[in-house]
Amino acid sequence: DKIISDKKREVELKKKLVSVNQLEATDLFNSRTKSLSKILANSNIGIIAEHKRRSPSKSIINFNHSVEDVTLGYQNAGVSGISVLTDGKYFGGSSDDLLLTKATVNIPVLRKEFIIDEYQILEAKAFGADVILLIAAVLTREEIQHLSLFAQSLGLEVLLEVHNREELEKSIMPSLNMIGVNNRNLKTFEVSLDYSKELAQLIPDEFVKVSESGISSIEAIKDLQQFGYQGFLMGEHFMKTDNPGNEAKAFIQ
Ligand code: IGP
Repeated sequence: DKIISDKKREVELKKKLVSVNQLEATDLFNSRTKSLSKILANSNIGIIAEHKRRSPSKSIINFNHSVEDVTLGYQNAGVSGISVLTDGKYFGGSSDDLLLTKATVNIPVLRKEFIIDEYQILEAKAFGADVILLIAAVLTREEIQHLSLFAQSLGLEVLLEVHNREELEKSIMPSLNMIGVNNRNLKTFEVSLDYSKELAQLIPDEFVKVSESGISSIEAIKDLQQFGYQGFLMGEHFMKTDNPGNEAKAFIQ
């Protein structure tokens, strides 16, 4: 996978520039985190709204708004949490986007990144994340175990992303908080909410279920709620409008 080989190189470079000691010395690194899974479990409509400038499947989505404006709009709309893409090459994001989000909002923030190394988890914490994403498609069971335990040792929650039954079955372990089903096939970019519906019954009840990608209507959310989903990760539908926060508000009120 090109994204992952690029990411490995990026992480090795960053390790040389910013040491683990430097990350651990930041104020945010030593601050308390917020529980996204609890907020989702207690909300009527648990939207995790994403800041996403571009994507490999759609190219440009929104370069017009500042990350502060977008994320404050999301918070004012009443979303449960915010997801921030920090990958630069494929999604036009950065760790600064995470930091600026943390400085703007007081709801839980998810670092949306291709995490393959402990270093990125330290970085997530130092830049203000409350939750990290781990993607089963690019990690072994052992890696998921190691990285999720490491994240939890720092007080971060873990959202584990799967796309099919094999990925789900290999990944189930107690060190996860939420399991997300990505409705988008990352290889073909084809989107179908049926992925969430089909996998729902295989996700054990102790995990908060999240449906990710391709959600664009309240009806879709109501439908997914019938399958036990409590979190709805939405990016493009909000970001492609002139006022992402306003569009999110329409979903919540
Ligand atoms: C949001 P959408 O279709 O609402 O913009 O999707 C989110 O689910 C998607 O950005 C995503 C993603 C990922 C991006 C899900 N898993 C992994 C990068 C990496």
